[in-house]
Amino acid sequence: MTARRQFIPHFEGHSVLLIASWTLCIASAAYAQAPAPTTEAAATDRDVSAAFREADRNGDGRLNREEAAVLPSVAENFDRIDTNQDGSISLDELAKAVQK
Ligand SMILES: [Ca+2]
Ligand SMILES: [Ca+2]
Repeated sequence: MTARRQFIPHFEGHSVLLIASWTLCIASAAYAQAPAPTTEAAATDRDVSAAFREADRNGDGRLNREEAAVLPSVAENFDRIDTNQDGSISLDELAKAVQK
């Protein structure tokens, strides 16, 4: 019984140290990554086309409503993004919608 009581405080003390060192690692990593304003636009373009290709299951270069369902923000604004009202979203239409 006494052995168990001694073990638990020791374990908790060890965990606090571990959590403290993780927090320091995460904080310094976040600080190092924070300033990157020049590449932000390029990263967004890449993310949009990557998300588009992933959602375009049949690879026809357009997202129909069914394919757009995997991108909730696209599905919710489907009619607004589909500027030429042809019932599908091209990468161009999506890129323009993201830039707005
Ligand atoms: Ca498609
Ligand atoms: Ca369209």
